Parts: sequence; structure tokens; C-alpha cells
Amino acid sequence: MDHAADAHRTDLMTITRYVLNEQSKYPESRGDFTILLNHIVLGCKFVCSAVNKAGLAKLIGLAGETNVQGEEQKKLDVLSNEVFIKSLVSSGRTCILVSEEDEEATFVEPSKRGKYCVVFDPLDGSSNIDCAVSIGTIFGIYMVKDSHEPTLDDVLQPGKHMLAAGYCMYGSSCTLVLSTGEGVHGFTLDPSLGEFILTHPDIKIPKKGKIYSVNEGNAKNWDGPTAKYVEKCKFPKDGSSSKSLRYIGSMVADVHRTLLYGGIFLYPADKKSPNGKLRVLYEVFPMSFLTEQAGGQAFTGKQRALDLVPTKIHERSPIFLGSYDDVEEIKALYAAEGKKE
Ligand code: FDP
Repeated sequence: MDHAADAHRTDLMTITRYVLNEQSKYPESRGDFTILLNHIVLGCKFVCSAVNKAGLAKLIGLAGETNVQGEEQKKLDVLSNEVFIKSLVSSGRTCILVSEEDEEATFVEPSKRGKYCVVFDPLDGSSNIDCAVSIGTIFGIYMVKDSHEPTLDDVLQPGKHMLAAGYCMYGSSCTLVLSTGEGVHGFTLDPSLGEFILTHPDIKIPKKGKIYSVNEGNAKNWDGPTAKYVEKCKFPKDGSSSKSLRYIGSMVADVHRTLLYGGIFLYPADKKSPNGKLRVLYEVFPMSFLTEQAGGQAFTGKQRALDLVPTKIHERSPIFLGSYDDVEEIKALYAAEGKKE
């Protein structure tokens, strides 16, 4: 970026302006999506401000509850969840909400109902809160199937049916990355304006990367293809350089780096967790949607991640996502393993 030019820029592409521009391509559109997105953006700004103040405001620490996965809930998780649920319901544009923090889906009361279903993790990477490492919000948006009474089937749809997906990373800057199905765009919060400004237009993931990102502490339980792939990253036999290992342990931050620098992010199945750790609806799908939109691939070990049809709202899946060529390699290893069986 040209920071000197930035300082004098007067024609700012805010996220709202960007979405309104997109909307103008569809004359029949009534602005519902723009209103929904504005409410997601409001939630992100609130959480960003809370995360920034967390150390000072003593928001850090356990809230004394556990979430549906049996993990300890932090105060910031509870707060972020409440903020997003209230903001999404008050938008008047949603009918079903699925949050990582809530065991059951929220069905919006009829008087406030709209046509969108939002699946989200209000504060992903929460084990990193107490040490101020980047964390984030992940979201995906579906359209309710018919204008009938909404049911869980409206959110148990394959990821390829998502209309939009994104994440907001609360890091050294607050960055919102969004795809409405026409490429991936990154917006950075200008705290003085309170606006997200387009700073990373049309993000394209490098075709091949130099980084692999995985929790290697689980290596003893990996299956053959994952173990072989990581071995190849470290000891390539084709004369290429070894890849670097980078693992933050916060999916938003690891995927953000993967989108910008290229490489591969893996959360594979292992003997202890045959379905991996990451949740299909609000982690695997949105991140796979963004990766594909940026020109990369996302694979579960068995199929294209976005083809998966979830049967439960908190279902998990293994995931390998990132640069096209890097994911091609792991797909080949799984295909070879399949032939042996
Ligand atoms: P966290 O447990 O801190 O909430 O699914 C949540 C997640 O973080 C992801 O953000 C992250 O990629 C992954 O779990 C890290 O898991 P490991 O600690 O098992 O590596």
C-alpha cells in the first residue's frame, strides 16, 4: 500500500459503499443484504473494541460456564455472542442463527424475521484471549430455502450454497475479509472514522506456498496421508526447499496468513478425533468458501469441503485448505491411500 497516498485519500471505499455497489448490479435487490451486513459489521466493531479493552477492563478470564463442546467459556465469548445475536435479530433480516456458543439454533420470532440464516463463531481462537494473540469472528450466510416456516434444514446445507462468508480478525489491526461470491476483499477498520475501508481488494492466494500450518503435537495420531504430507513439507525429495512451519493456533489468524502469503492450513482427523476439531458450519465452510473464492482449494480428506452436507449444527470435519497446488498434493496422497485399501 502507498501510505503517503493513503494519507491524502478522499475517495474512501467503505464496506457499506462496496456492498451497495455490488447491490446495484441486481436491480431487483431491496437492500436486505446490505442491512444484514451492516449489523454484522456493528457486531465486529463492538467485539473489536471489547477485545482491545479486555486487559484493562478485566474482561479476561472465565465466565464460569462451559459451552456445548465442553470448553471453558471466557467472558469475551459470552459478550461477543450476546452482541451478535442481538444485532442480527434486530436487523429484521434473519430467521435462523447458529452460534458456536449456543447448543440450539436460535429461531427468530416471526415479527422480526427475514430471509437470511447466519452461522457464526463469535470469538474463534478463544484459548488465545488471555495472551493477546489475534482472535476473530467467523460467519457464513445462507438464504432460507423457501418462505415456509424455517427449519434446521435451512442451515444444514452444503457450504457451496452459502451466499457469503467472512471473518473479522482482531489483531494488530482489525481486518474484515468478505466474499459475496465474487472474489475476496479485505477491509481494515480505521478507528478514527469507525469505518472499515477497502485495503485488500481482490485477494488471490498464491498458487503454491512456502508455509504449512498444523498442530504438530498431534502427529503421533495422524493418518498416513497427513503424516506423509508433513514429512514432504520438511524433507522434500524433489529438490525443492523445505516449507516453513507457522501455527498460531487461532484459525482466523492462520487462515488470514494463508490467504495472503499462500501455503496450506491443516486440521486433520487423528486417532483421538476422527472428525478433526473444527466445526463444519461456522469454521470449515466459511473459510473454505473464502479460500475457493481466492483461487485456492479446500478438502476434507475425502471430498471438496464445500460439498459436505452437515447433519448436525455443531458437526466437525477435518480440513486442508490453502494454495491450489499444495492442496492438490494432499489430495493425491489421500487418493493413493484409497487405492491401497
Ligand atoms: P480455540 O480452541 O482456541 O478456540 O476451533 C477453535 C480453535 O481455537 C481454532 O481457532 C484453532 O485453529 C484451533 O482451535 C486450535 O486447536 P489446537 O489447539 O488443537 O491446535
